Amino acid sequence: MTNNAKVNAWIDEMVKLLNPSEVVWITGDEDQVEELRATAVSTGEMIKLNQEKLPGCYLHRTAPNDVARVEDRTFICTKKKEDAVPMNNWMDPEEMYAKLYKLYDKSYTGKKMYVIPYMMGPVGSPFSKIGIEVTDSIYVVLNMVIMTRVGTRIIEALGTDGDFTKCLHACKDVNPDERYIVQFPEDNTIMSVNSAYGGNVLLGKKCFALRIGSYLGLKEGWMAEHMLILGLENPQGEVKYICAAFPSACGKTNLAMLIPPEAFPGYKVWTVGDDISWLNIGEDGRLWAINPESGFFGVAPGTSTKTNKNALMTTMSNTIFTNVALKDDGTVWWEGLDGDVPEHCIDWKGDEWTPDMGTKAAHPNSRFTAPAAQCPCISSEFEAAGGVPISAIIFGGRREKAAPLCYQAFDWEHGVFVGSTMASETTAAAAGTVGVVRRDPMAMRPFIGYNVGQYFQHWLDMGKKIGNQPKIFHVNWFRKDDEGHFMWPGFGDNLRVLNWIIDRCDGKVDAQETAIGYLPKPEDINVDGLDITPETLNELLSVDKDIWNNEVKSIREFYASLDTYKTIPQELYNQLDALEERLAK
Ligand code: GTP
Ligand code: SPV
Ligand code: MN
Repeated sequence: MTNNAKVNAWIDEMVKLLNPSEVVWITGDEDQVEELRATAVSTGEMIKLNQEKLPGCYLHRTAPNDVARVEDRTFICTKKKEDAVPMNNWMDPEEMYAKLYKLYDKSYTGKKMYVIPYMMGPVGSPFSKIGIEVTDSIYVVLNMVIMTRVGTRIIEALGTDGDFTKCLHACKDVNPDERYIVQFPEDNTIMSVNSAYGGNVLLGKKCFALRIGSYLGLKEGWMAEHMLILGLENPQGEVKYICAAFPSACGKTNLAMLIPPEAFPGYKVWTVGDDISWLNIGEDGRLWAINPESGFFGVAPGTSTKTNKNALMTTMSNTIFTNVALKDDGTVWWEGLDGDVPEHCIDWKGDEWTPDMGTKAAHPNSRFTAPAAQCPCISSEFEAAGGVPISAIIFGGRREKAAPLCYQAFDWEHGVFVGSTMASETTAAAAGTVGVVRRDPMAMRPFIGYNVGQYFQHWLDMGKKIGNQPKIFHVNWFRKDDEGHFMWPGFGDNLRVLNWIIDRCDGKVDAQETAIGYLPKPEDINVDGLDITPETLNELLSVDKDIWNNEVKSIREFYASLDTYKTIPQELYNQLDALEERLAK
């Protein structure tokens, strides 16, 4: 299939290890993909949905113990422990290889081995990178076909001598006790075993584009971040680009596809990416972003015409649904979708379901895999080789109280401090308890492929190299009142905040200087047509000193917990001291 000797040697090695009945190279040709879909339907791996209503759409159910990323089973294996800990699990590479090779041994016996050559980033972009994933799962192949650029053209781009990230996946027994998601950054290698779910097995996504990507970025002078990319067009037709980092299931896909409220005629949001950004410094000294993916692996529950019509439209054809509910008419359903709750459906586990049962019909982390090109608001720059120039970087999370609706960092270094101290309530995107506040620096806690202190240092170093730095902001759509209701309407109305952010970048609007940063003056947030009282807006735009004094304490503890190897930059400690002083004034 290729005359790249490195590829052939690795594939030979994989065949010996895995013992498949046959090796199938994924060409990307529609005939081959269609045949794989048919096979998956014949074995029950996928269910063909109502083809009149949802042409080209399928449903897949994973094992009930395999429904999210597994952070406690995810490892970064580097020769030196201090290059991976304290935020990652670590094991000595030799020890881990030995353990994994035993698990993989002959595990493809009687099964086909699919070889997926794929590219992260637009074909022809100098920033794109190539991976090859070996898998025994058709579901993985079909998802990778949507999420990445696959096939013969990638083998051609690799040439006879090109380098690639080695990605090995085996479903094995889907045994959670022997599940491992392992990155070996020094060997440009990823190994995943005993899972068949999303981020654990679509190895181009979190494993490559973030964990390996962030490590490559450190070595090569760029950044891999858990960020959406959007273009905001004003009525004059000018488009400004924004990257935003929110933790998993905290609103990236929604913000990336936002539909402006009526109070903003002539405004439009264009989607470049909904999950991952690769950021490079351009010849003009600005920061430029590409989206390494070609599809959306989005959260289904909560997606409706009211919250995210563009996402819904994107999923009307050629989409794979995972762990959603199946309606009697062969279409799909999830909690929060428009219309009435169905009287009967088959739930995500494959069991009969009626509303009175009190259980969820769709898993809270059920997802759609949809081609980005189908998105009604896909950016004209989606395939741009150089990416798009970034004016603003936004950090944000789910915070019931502490964080105001929006604030701007004083400068890049303060912005890095703000990102490094981000916190958010945990969600169903990862296995474990939901709703507990934890620090999630830059929304990258589960995805930094090396030492977190070095990662902060890399952010500071990059800032010094960027001639024309993006301005850095923090937002919180999830503030709650004492009765537990969201105080801000969110979704499309988040444009009201984006508009202030762009005006700040353009120097068009003033702000109130506070201890934590520049906050919008309430009168500068356009609330036309919104049902929100001035008191609520004031509260959303206020800084509670008691809460923030506690934040300072908690950040100090957090930094201490990360500083086992004295890698947290002094600049960030200085920022923390300065915040404490400003609060004391
Ligand atoms: P990952 O794909 O896991 O990285 O998630 P994401 O960051 O793309 O999150 P997504 O946009 O899918 O949103 C996750 C959940 O948050 C969905 O149920 C949304 O309906 C909800 N959500 C998104 N934006 C808002 C908002 O502005 N306000 C409120 N209240 N909920 C929101
Ligand atoms: C996330 O959890 O941040 C996701 C879904 O985007 S997964 O691909 O499973 O990582
Ligand atoms: Mn994500």
